[in-house]
Amino acid sequence: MDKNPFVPLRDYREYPEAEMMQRARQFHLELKRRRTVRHFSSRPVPRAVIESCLRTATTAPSGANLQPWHFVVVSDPETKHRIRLAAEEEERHFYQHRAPQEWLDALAPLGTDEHKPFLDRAPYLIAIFAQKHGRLADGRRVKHYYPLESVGLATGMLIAALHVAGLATLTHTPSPMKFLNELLGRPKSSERPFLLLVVGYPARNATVPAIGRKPLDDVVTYV
Ligand code: IYR
Repeated sequence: MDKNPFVPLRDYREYPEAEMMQRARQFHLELKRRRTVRHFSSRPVPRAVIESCLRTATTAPSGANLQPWHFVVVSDPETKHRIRLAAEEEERHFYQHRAPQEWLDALAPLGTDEHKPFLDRAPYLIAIFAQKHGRLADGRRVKHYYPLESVGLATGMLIAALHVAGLATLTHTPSPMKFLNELLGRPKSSERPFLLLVVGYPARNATVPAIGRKPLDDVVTYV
């Protein structure tokens, strides 16, 4: 039997040009409303919504389709608290000693500091891991290709899916993040924490920094 069968491209859809333009505009309008949020409500979020967004994330392209990701969905208050304590300890060190002035200056408009109450408050923390290699059923190692790029793509799709569902996110990167392997029981030899995504409803009085996006002309060149 053919080991690598091909099937017809059934699910692709083409649209008339006007509709294409309309859909592209609609999607931009939808995604440009997304803001990174740092003030979360503790209101519960249905787990089925998170699961559906994770299904979206796992549709991302990946190196050799090896899907080198693992998502740990944390809602247990004690585990969230342990993550908060570990993250705050590292952030304290970052803000007080490790970060050069140039980095602190770059962060100033965001108003961040070492206090991370959202790690307790938000209903879900999704710890995203990149796998350097996977395992076959018989225990043999399978090397993964472009794991960080692949996980970045999946994470972008996850953030977009959560936003479209009406949830707010914060891409949080305490550094180093190895404590996540320990707290969440993920193998250290093969998996590297990629980021911690904080997910929930924004707090009623949430504010966001008055910052914008670069104009397209600054970031796009046509050749
Ligand atoms: N990890 C720290 C610092 C930080 C770094 C970057 I780059 C940001 O865009 C935001 C924060 C923190 O979470 O506070």
